[in-house]
Amino acid sequence: MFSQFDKDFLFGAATAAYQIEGGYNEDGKGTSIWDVFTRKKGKIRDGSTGDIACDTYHNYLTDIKLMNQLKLDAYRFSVSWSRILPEGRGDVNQKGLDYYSALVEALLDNNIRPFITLYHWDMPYAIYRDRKGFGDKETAKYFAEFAQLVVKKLGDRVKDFITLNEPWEHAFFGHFIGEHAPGEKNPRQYFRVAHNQLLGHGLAVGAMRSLRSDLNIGITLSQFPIYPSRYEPNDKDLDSVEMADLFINRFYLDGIYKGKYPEKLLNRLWPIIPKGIDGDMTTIAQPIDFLGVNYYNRLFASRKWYIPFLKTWVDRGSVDPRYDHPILGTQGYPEGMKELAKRYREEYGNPLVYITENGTVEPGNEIEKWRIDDNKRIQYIDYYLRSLREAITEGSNIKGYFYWALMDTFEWSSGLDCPMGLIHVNHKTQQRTIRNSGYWYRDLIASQISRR
Ligand code: IFM
Repeated sequence: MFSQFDKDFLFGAATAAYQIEGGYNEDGKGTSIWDVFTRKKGKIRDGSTGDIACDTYHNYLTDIKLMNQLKLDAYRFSVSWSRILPEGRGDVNQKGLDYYSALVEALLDNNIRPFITLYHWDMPYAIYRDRKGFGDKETAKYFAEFAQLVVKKLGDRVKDFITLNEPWEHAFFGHFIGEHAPGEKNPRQYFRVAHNQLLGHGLAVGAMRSLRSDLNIGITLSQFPIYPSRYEPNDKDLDSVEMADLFINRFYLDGIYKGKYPEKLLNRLWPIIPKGIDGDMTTIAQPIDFLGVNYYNRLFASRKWYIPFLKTWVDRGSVDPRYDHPILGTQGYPEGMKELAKRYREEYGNPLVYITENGTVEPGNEIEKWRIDDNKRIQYIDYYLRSLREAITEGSNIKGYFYWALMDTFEWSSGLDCPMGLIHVNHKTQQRTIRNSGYWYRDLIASQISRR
Protein backbone atom coordinates (compact mmCIF):
# COMPACT_ATOMS: atom_id res chain seq x y z
CA MET A 1 0.00 0.00 0.00
CA PHE A 2 1.42 3.36 -1.04
CA SER A 3 1.37 6.36 1.30
CA GLN A 4 -1.55 8.62 0.55
CA PHE A 5 -1.34 12.40 0.33
CA ASP A 6 -3.84 15.22 -0.18
CA LYS A 7 -4.99 16.23 -3.62
CA ASP A 8 -2.84 19.36 -3.69
CA PHE A 9 0.38 17.57 -2.67
CA LEU A 10 2.94 17.76 -5.48
CA PHE A 11 5.16 14.90 -6.55
CA GLY A 12 8.15 16.04 -8.54
CA ALA A 13 11.79 15.49 -9.33
CA ALA A 14 14.71 17.88 -9.30
CA THR A 15 17.91 18.72 -11.16
CA ALA A 16 20.28 21.67 -11.54
CA ALA A 17 21.71 23.36 -14.62
CA TYR A 18 25.41 22.55 -14.35
CA GLN A 19 24.65 18.98 -13.35
CA ILE A 20 22.62 18.11 -16.45
CA GLU A 21 22.65 20.69 -19.23
CA GLY A 22 25.99 20.35 -20.96
CA GLY A 23 26.22 22.86 -23.85
CA TYR A 24 28.77 24.57 -21.66
CA ASN A 25 29.98 26.96 -24.35
CA GLU A 26 27.13 26.92 -26.82
CA ASP A 27 24.96 29.70 -28.17
CA GLY A 28 26.72 32.45 -26.29
CA LYS A 29 26.85 30.91 -22.81
CA GLY A 30 29.54 32.45 -20.61
CA THR A 31 31.97 30.58 -18.38
CA SER A 32 30.91 29.61 -14.88
CA ILE A 33 33.11 28.84 -11.89
CA TRP A 34 32.36 25.14 -12.38
CA ASP A 35 33.59 25.29 -15.98
CA VAL A 36 36.89 26.49 -14.58
CA PHE A 37 37.06 24.34 -11.46
CA THR A 38 36.41 21.01 -13.20
CA ARG A 39 39.44 21.62 -15.42
CA LYS A 40 41.78 21.79 -12.45
CA LYS A 41 43.67 18.59 -11.84
CA GLY A 42 42.43 16.35 -9.05
CA LYS A 43 39.30 18.31 -8.19
CA ILE A 44 36.76 15.84 -9.59
CA ARG A 45 37.01 12.23 -8.42
CA ASP A 46 36.60 10.59 -11.84
CA GLY A 47 38.14 13.45 -13.83
CA SER A 48 34.86 14.25 -15.56
CA THR A 49 33.28 17.66 -16.17
CA GLY A 50 29.78 18.99 -16.76
CA ASP A 51 30.67 19.98 -20.34
CA ILE A 52 28.12 17.50 -21.66
CA ALA A 53 26.63 15.81 -18.56
CA CYS A 54 23.12 14.67 -19.62
CA ASP A 55 23.10 17.06 -22.56
CA THR A 56 19.65 18.27 -21.63
CA TYR A 57 20.47 21.49 -23.46
CA HIS A 58 19.68 19.42 -26.55
CA ASN A 59 17.59 16.60 -25.07
CA TYR A 60 15.07 18.46 -22.95
CA LEU A 61 12.09 17.38 -25.02
CA THR A 62 13.04 13.71 -24.63
CA ASP A 63 13.35 14.25 -20.90
CA ILE A 64 9.99 15.96 -20.61
CA LYS A 65 8.42 12.94 -22.32
CA LEU A 66 10.02 10.77 -19.66
CA MET A 67 8.72 13.07 -16.91
CA ASN A 68 5.33 12.66 -18.44
CA GLN A 69 5.68 8.90 -18.37
CA LEU A 70 6.54 9.17 -14.70
CA LYS A 71 3.39 11.27 -14.18
CA LEU A 72 5.30 14.04 -12.42
CA ASP A 73 3.26 17.01 -11.22
CA ALA A 74 6.26 19.31 -10.98
CA TYR A 75 9.85 19.67 -12.09
CA ARG A 76 12.47 21.65 -10.20
CA PHE A 77 15.39 22.83 -12.32
CA SER A 78 17.81 25.71 -12.15
CA VAL A 79 18.70 28.39 -14.66
CA SER A 80 22.34 28.94 -15.44
CA TRP A 81 23.23 32.55 -14.65
CA SER A 82 26.11 32.54 -17.16
CA ARG A 83 23.90 31.15 -19.93
CA ILE A 84 21.64 34.17 -19.53
CA LEU A 85 24.21 36.79 -18.55
CA PRO A 86 27.59 35.57 -19.84
CA GLU A 87 29.46 38.18 -17.77
CA GLY A 88 27.09 37.93 -14.82
CA ARG A 89 25.52 41.32 -15.62
CA GLY A 90 25.20 43.65 -18.56
CA ASP A 91 24.69 42.07 -21.98
CA VAL A 92 21.91 39.52 -22.10
CA ASN A 93 22.29 36.31 -24.08
CA GLN A 94 18.91 36.10 -25.74
CA LYS A 95 19.47 32.50 -26.83
CA GLY A 96 19.98 31.50 -23.21
CA LEU A 97 16.70 33.09 -22.17
CA ASP A 98 14.96 31.52 -25.15
CA TYR A 99 16.21 28.07 -24.15
CA TYR A 100 14.56 28.35 -20.73
CA SER A 101 11.44 29.82 -22.24
CA ALA A 102 11.12 26.83 -24.58
CA LEU A 103 11.75 24.44 -21.69
CA VAL A 104 9.01 26.09 -19.62
CA GLU A 105 6.62 26.04 -22.56
CA ALA A 106 7.17 22.31 -23.08
CA LEU A 107 6.68 21.59 -19.38
CA LEU A 108 3.42 23.49 -19.31
CA ASP A 109 2.24 21.71 -22.47
CA ASN A 110 2.71 18.50 -20.50
CA ASN A 111 0.97 19.82 -17.38
CA ILE A 112 4.18 19.80 -15.38
CA ARG A 113 4.56 22.73 -12.98
CA PRO A 114 7.99 24.37 -13.24
CA PHE A 115 9.86 25.31 -10.08
CA ILE A 116 12.88 27.43 -10.93
CA THR A 117 15.98 27.67 -8.77
CA LEU A 118 17.84 30.86 -9.58
CA TYR A 119 21.20 30.02 -8.05
CA HIS A 120 22.41 26.46 -7.80
CA TRP A 121 26.13 27.19 -7.31
CA ASP A 122 27.16 27.98 -10.92
CA MET A 123 28.36 31.56 -10.44
CA PRO A 124 29.44 33.33 -13.66
CA TYR A 125 33.23 33.22 -13.62
CA ALA A 126 33.45 36.95 -14.42
CA ILE A 127 31.76 37.78 -11.11
CA TYR A 128 34.13 35.52 -9.25
CA ARG A 129 37.11 37.04 -11.06
CA ASP A 130 36.03 40.62 -10.36
CA ARG A 131 34.19 40.29 -7.06
CA LYS A 132 35.08 36.95 -5.50
CA GLY A 133 31.52 35.82 -6.08
CA PHE A 134 29.30 36.26 -3.05
CA GLY A 135 32.43 37.22 -1.14
CA ASP A 136 31.51 40.77 -2.15
CA LYS A 137 28.25 42.51 -1.26
CA GLU A 138 27.91 43.89 -4.79
CA THR A 139 27.20 40.36 -5.99
CA ALA A 140 24.02 40.32 -3.91
CA LYS A 141 22.80 43.25 -6.04
CA TYR A 142 23.85 41.57 -9.27
CA PHE A 143 21.94 38.50 -8.21
CA ALA A 144 18.78 40.54 -7.63
CA GLU A 145 19.16 42.05 -11.13
CA PHE A 146 19.53 38.56 -12.58
CA ALA A 147 16.42 37.39 -10.69
CA GLN A 148 14.45 40.30 -12.14
CA LEU A 149 15.58 39.46 -15.64
CA VAL A 150 14.40 35.86 -15.27
CA VAL A 151 11.06 36.97 -13.88
CA LYS A 152 10.59 39.46 -16.73
CA LYS A 153 11.06 36.66 -19.24
CA LEU A 154 9.38 33.73 -17.48
CA GLY A 155 7.21 35.16 -14.70
CA ASP A 156 4.11 35.17 -16.90
CA ARG A 157 4.28 31.35 -16.96
CA VAL A 158 6.40 30.28 -13.98
CA LYS A 159 5.02 31.11 -10.54
CA ASP A 160 7.33 29.15 -8.24
CA PHE A 161 10.83 30.49 -7.69
CA ILE A 162 13.58 29.35 -5.35
CA THR A 163 16.23 32.00 -4.88
CA LEU A 164 19.18 29.93 -3.62
CA ASN A 165 19.97 26.27 -3.35
CA GLU A 166 21.80 25.18 -0.19
CA PRO A 167 23.72 28.35 0.67
CA TRP A 168 25.57 26.51 3.44
CA GLU A 169 27.13 24.04 1.00
CA HIS A 170 28.11 26.75 -1.46
CA ALA A 171 29.78 28.83 1.25
CA PHE A 172 31.37 25.91 3.05
CA PHE A 173 32.52 23.57 0.29
CA GLY A 174 33.21 26.35 -2.21
CA HIS A 175 34.84 29.00 -0.04
CA PHE A 176 35.95 27.40 3.23
CA ILE A 177 37.37 23.98 2.40
CA GLY A 178 37.71 24.30 -1.37
CA GLU A 179 36.10 21.01 -2.40
CA HIS A 180 33.66 22.79 -4.69
CA ALA A 181 34.06 25.66 -7.12
CA PRO A 182 35.55 28.16 -6.86
CA GLY A 183 37.88 26.21 -4.56
CA GLU A 184 38.70 28.85 -1.95
CA LYS A 185 40.01 27.81 1.45
CA ASN A 186 39.30 30.78 3.63
CA PRO A 187 37.18 30.85 6.80
CA ARG A 188 36.65 34.62 6.55
CA GLN A 189 35.36 34.22 3.07
CA TYR A 190 32.98 31.52 4.32
CA PHE A 191 31.12 33.95 6.53
CA ARG A 192 30.96 36.69 3.90
CA VAL A 193 29.66 34.28 1.27
CA ALA A 194 27.07 32.82 3.63
CA HIS A 195 25.82 36.27 4.64
CA ASN A 196 25.94 37.86 1.19
CA GLN A 197 24.04 34.96 -0.33
CA LEU A 198 21.26 35.59 2.16
CA LEU A 199 21.40 39.28 1.40
CA GLY A 200 21.16 38.41 -2.31
CA HIS A 201 18.17 36.24 -1.49
CA GLY A 202 16.43 39.10 0.33
CA LEU A 203 17.20 41.64 -2.40
CA ALA A 204 16.01 39.20 -5.06
CA VAL A 205 12.72 38.58 -3.22
CA GLY A 206 12.06 42.32 -3.14
CA ALA A 207 13.11 42.82 -6.75
CA MET A 208 10.95 39.98 -8.02
CA ARG A 209 7.92 41.09 -6.04
CA SER A 210 8.29 44.60 -7.41
CA LEU A 211 7.64 43.13 -10.87
CA ARG A 212 4.86 40.70 -10.06
CA SER A 213 2.61 40.04 -7.10
CA ASP A 214 1.55 36.54 -8.18
CA LEU A 215 4.78 34.65 -7.47
CA ASN A 216 5.51 32.02 -4.82
CA ILE A 217 9.05 32.70 -3.71
CA GLY A 218 11.11 30.56 -1.38
CA ILE A 219 14.63 29.47 -0.59
CA THR A 220 16.04 25.95 -0.39
CA LEU A 221 18.19 25.00 2.60
CA SER A 222 19.95 21.73 3.24
CA GLN A 223 18.91 20.53 6.66
CA PHE A 224 20.37 17.90 8.91
CA PRO A 225 19.28 16.52 12.27
CA ILE A 226 22.50 16.51 14.28
CA TYR A 227 23.39 13.79 16.76
CA PRO A 228 26.40 13.22 18.98
CA SER A 229 29.01 10.85 17.53
CA ARG A 230 29.22 9.07 20.83
CA TYR A 231 26.10 7.08 21.55
CA GLU A 232 26.37 8.05 25.21
CA PRO A 233 27.52 11.67 24.91
CA ASN A 234 29.34 13.82 27.44
CA ASP A 235 28.89 17.59 27.84
CA LYS A 236 31.50 18.44 25.24
CA ASP A 237 29.75 16.19 22.73
CA LEU A 238 26.47 17.96 23.41
CA ASP A 239 28.10 21.33 22.95
CA SER A 240 29.47 20.14 19.58
CA VAL A 241 26.00 19.06 18.53
CA GLU A 242 24.54 22.42 19.42
CA MET A 243 27.27 24.38 17.66
CA ALA A 244 27.10 22.26 14.49
CA ASP A 245 23.34 22.71 14.44
CA LEU A 246 23.69 26.50 14.80
CA PHE A 247 26.38 26.65 12.13
CA ILE A 248 24.76 24.41 9.52
CA ASN A 249 21.01 24.71 10.10
CA ARG A 250 19.95 27.57 12.31
CA PHE A 251 22.19 30.31 10.96
CA TYR A 252 20.14 30.23 7.76
CA LEU A 253 16.75 29.55 9.33
CA ASP A 254 17.15 32.27 11.95
CA GLY A 255 18.47 34.78 9.42
CA ILE A 256 15.47 34.27 7.20
CA TYR A 257 12.69 33.76 9.74
CA LYS A 258 13.94 35.81 12.71
CA GLY A 259 16.12 38.45 11.10
CA LYS A 260 19.06 37.67 13.37
CA TYR A 261 21.76 35.05 13.54
CA PRO A 262 22.05 32.88 16.66
CA GLU A 263 23.89 34.84 19.34
CA LYS A 264 25.75 31.80 20.65
CA LEU A 265 27.15 31.11 17.21
CA LEU A 266 28.25 34.69 16.67
CA ASN A 267 30.03 34.60 20.03
CA ARG A 268 32.19 31.75 18.77
CA LEU A 269 32.63 32.93 15.20
CA TRP A 270 33.49 36.55 16.07
CA PRO A 271 37.01 36.40 14.53
CA ILE A 272 35.53 35.88 11.05
CA ILE A 273 32.45 38.10 11.18
CA PRO A 274 32.66 41.08 8.84
CA LYS A 275 31.54 44.52 10.05
CA GLY A 276 28.15 45.95 9.17
CA ILE A 277 26.02 42.85 8.82
CA ASP A 278 23.29 44.11 11.18
CA GLY A 279 21.95 46.58 8.66
CA ASP A 280 21.22 43.76 6.22
CA MET A 281 19.08 41.63 8.46
CA THR A 282 15.72 43.23 7.64
CA THR A 283 16.34 42.64 3.95
CA ILE A 284 17.31 39.03 4.62
CA ALA A 285 14.16 38.44 6.63
CA GLN A 286 11.76 39.44 3.84
CA PRO A 287 8.60 37.36 4.16
CA ILE A 288 8.72 34.35 1.86
CA ASP A 289 6.02 32.01 0.60
CA PHE A 290 7.66 28.67 1.31
CA LEU A 291 10.69 26.96 2.71
CA GLY A 292 12.44 24.45 0.46
CA VAL A 293 14.10 21.68 2.43
CA ASN A 294 16.72 19.31 1.08
CA TYR A 295 16.87 16.41 3.46
CA TYR A 296 18.99 13.30 3.00
CA ASN A 297 20.60 12.15 6.23
CA ARG A 298 21.63 13.13 9.72
CA LEU A 299 25.09 14.22 10.81
CA PHE A 300 27.14 13.20 13.82
CA ALA A 301 29.05 15.86 15.71
CA SER A 302 32.01 15.62 18.03
CA ARG A 303 34.46 18.09 19.50
CA LYS A 304 37.18 18.68 16.96
CA TRP A 305 39.33 21.63 16.15
CA TYR A 306 38.54 21.49 12.50
CA ILE A 307 36.97 24.91 12.67
CA PRO A 308 39.01 26.43 15.45
CA PHE A 309 36.56 28.94 16.88
CA LEU A 310 33.59 26.62 16.59
CA LYS A 311 35.04 23.59 18.39
CA THR A 312 32.97 21.07 16.52
CA TRP A 313 32.82 19.03 13.43
CA VAL A 314 30.56 16.44 11.84
CA ASP A 315 30.72 13.02 10.21
CA ARG A 316 28.24 11.92 7.64
CA GLY A 317 28.20 8.15 8.06
CA SER A 318 27.16 6.85 11.43
CA VAL A 319 29.94 6.31 13.87
CA ASP A 320 28.20 3.74 16.03
CA PRO A 321 26.31 0.79 14.50
CA ARG A 322 23.53 1.38 17.01
CA TYR A 323 22.59 4.41 14.94
CA ASP A 324 22.15 2.40 11.72
CA HIS A 325 18.74 2.00 10.14
CA PRO A 326 17.81 -1.70 10.09
CA ILE A 327 17.15 -1.71 6.34
CA LEU A 328 18.79 1.42 4.95
CA GLY A 329 21.97 1.11 6.96
CA THR A 330 24.33 3.84 7.94
CA GLN A 331 22.97 6.65 5.72
CA GLY A 332 19.27 6.11 6.29
CA TYR A 333 17.38 8.29 8.73
CA PRO A 334 13.78 8.71 7.56
CA GLU A 335 12.72 9.84 11.06
CA GLY A 336 14.65 13.02 10.36
CA MET A 337 11.78 14.21 8.18
CA LYS A 338 9.58 14.33 11.26
CA GLU A 339 12.24 15.86 13.48
CA LEU A 340 12.88 18.72 11.08
CA ALA A 341 9.18 19.25 10.44
CA LYS A 342 8.53 19.49 14.19
CA ARG A 343 11.18 22.17 14.48
CA TYR A 344 9.62 24.24 11.68
CA ARG A 345 6.18 23.84 13.27
CA GLU A 346 7.21 24.76 16.77
CA GLU A 347 9.95 27.31 16.22
CA TYR A 348 9.53 28.86 12.80
CA GLY A 349 5.77 29.43 12.53
CA ASN A 350 4.87 26.24 10.61
CA PRO A 351 5.70 27.60 7.14
CA LEU A 352 4.60 25.99 3.92
CA VAL A 353 7.36 23.48 3.16
CA TYR A 354 8.37 21.67 0.01
CA ILE A 355 10.89 18.88 0.28
CA THR A 356 12.89 20.13 -2.67
CA GLU A 357 15.39 17.25 -2.58
CA ASN A 358 15.67 13.78 -1.12
CA GLY A 359 17.31 10.79 -2.72
CA THR A 360 20.14 8.33 -2.72
CA VAL A 361 22.66 6.38 -4.67
CA GLU A 362 21.41 2.78 -4.64
CA PRO A 363 22.50 1.83 -1.13
CA GLY A 364 24.72 -1.21 -1.49
CA ASN A 365 28.15 -1.88 -2.80
CA GLU A 366 30.04 0.01 -5.50
CA ILE A 367 29.12 -2.39 -8.29
CA GLU A 368 25.44 -2.20 -7.55
CA LYS A 369 25.15 1.52 -7.72
CA TRP A 370 24.32 1.67 -11.46
CA ARG A 371 21.53 -0.92 -11.21
CA ILE A 372 18.28 -0.47 -13.07
CA ASP A 373 16.51 -2.81 -10.62
CA ASP A 374 17.26 -0.43 -7.77
CA ASN A 375 15.01 -1.91 -5.16
CA LYS A 376 16.91 -0.47 -2.23
CA ARG A 377 16.24 3.01 -3.59
CA ILE A 378 12.54 2.20 -3.65
CA GLN A 379 12.70 1.22 0.00
CA TYR A 380 14.56 4.42 0.77
CA ILE A 381 11.94 6.65 -0.87
CA ASP A 382 9.12 4.69 0.70
CA TYR A 383 10.53 5.06 4.22
CA TYR A 384 11.16 8.79 3.82
CA LEU A 385 7.72 9.43 2.36
CA ARG A 386 6.07 7.54 5.20
CA SER A 387 7.86 9.69 7.72
CA LEU A 388 6.90 12.80 5.78
CA ARG A 389 3.27 11.63 5.76
CA GLU A 390 3.43 11.27 9.55
CA ALA A 391 4.83 14.78 9.86
CA ILE A 392 1.83 16.07 7.94
CA THR A 393 -0.51 14.14 10.23
CA GLU A 394 1.25 15.79 13.18
CA GLY A 395 0.32 19.18 11.73
CA SER A 396 3.13 20.17 9.36
CA ASN A 397 2.30 22.17 6.29
CA ILE A 398 4.28 20.13 3.75
CA LYS A 399 2.90 20.33 0.25
CA GLY A 400 5.34 18.57 -2.02
CA TYR A 401 8.23 16.18 -2.48
CA PHE A 402 10.86 16.35 -5.21
CA TYR A 403 13.02 13.30 -5.65
CA TRP A 404 16.70 14.06 -6.32
CA ALA A 405 17.44 13.46 -9.04
CA LEU A 406 15.26 13.02 -12.06
CA MET A 407 18.24 11.39 -13.79
CA ASP A 408 21.89 10.51 -13.16
CA THR A 409 23.61 13.88 -13.00
CA PHE A 410 27.12 15.28 -12.70
CA GLU A 411 27.49 15.02 -8.92
CA TRP A 412 29.96 17.87 -8.29
CA SER A 413 33.30 16.65 -6.91
CA SER A 414 32.14 13.02 -7.34
CA GLY A 415 31.74 13.62 -11.06
CA LEU A 416 29.56 11.41 -13.23
CA ASP A 417 30.17 8.40 -11.05
CA CYS A 418 27.44 8.94 -8.48
CA PRO A 419 24.09 7.88 -9.95
CA MET A 420 21.07 9.09 -8.00
CA GLY A 421 18.45 9.19 -10.76
CA LEU A 422 15.03 7.70 -11.22
CA ILE A 423 16.32 7.51 -14.77
CA HIS A 424 19.61 5.86 -15.61
CA VAL A 425 21.75 7.83 -18.07
CA ASN A 426 24.56 6.40 -20.13
CA HIS A 427 26.63 9.55 -20.39
CA LYS A 428 28.47 8.31 -23.49
CA THR A 429 25.43 7.49 -25.63
CA GLN A 430 22.92 9.68 -23.75
CA GLN A 431 20.62 6.66 -23.66
CA ARG A 432 18.01 7.01 -20.90
CA THR A 433 16.43 4.04 -19.09
CA ILE A 434 13.76 4.42 -16.45
CA ARG A 435 14.77 2.53 -13.33
CA ASN A 436 12.45 0.37 -11.24
CA SER A 437 12.36 3.25 -8.76
CA GLY A 438 11.03 5.50 -11.55
CA TYR A 439 8.21 3.08 -12.30
CA TRP A 440 7.53 2.68 -8.60
CA TYR A 441 7.33 6.46 -8.19
CA ARG A 442 4.95 6.64 -11.16
CA ASP A 443 2.71 4.00 -9.55
CA LEU A 444 2.81 5.82 -6.24
CA ILE A 445 1.63 9.00 -7.95
CA ALA A 446 -1.05 7.12 -9.88
CA SER A 447 -2.26 5.40 -6.70
CA GLN A 448 -3.23 8.63 -4.95
CA ILE A 449 -6.90 8.05 -4.26
CA SER A 450 -7.46 11.74 -3.52
CA ARG A 451 -6.83 12.55 -7.17
CA ARG A 452 -9.29 10.19 -8.71
O1 IFM B 1 23.54 16.86 -6.31
C1 IFM B 1 23.33 17.54 -5.11
C2 IFM B 1 22.55 18.83 -5.36
O2 IFM B 1 23.15 19.63 -6.32
C3 IFM B 1 22.43 19.60 -4.08
N1 IFM B 1 21.92 18.77 -3.02
C4 IFM B 1 22.50 17.47 -2.81
C5 IFM B 1 22.54 16.72 -4.12
C6 IFM B 1 23.10 15.31 -3.92
O3 IFM B 1 24.35 15.35 -3.35
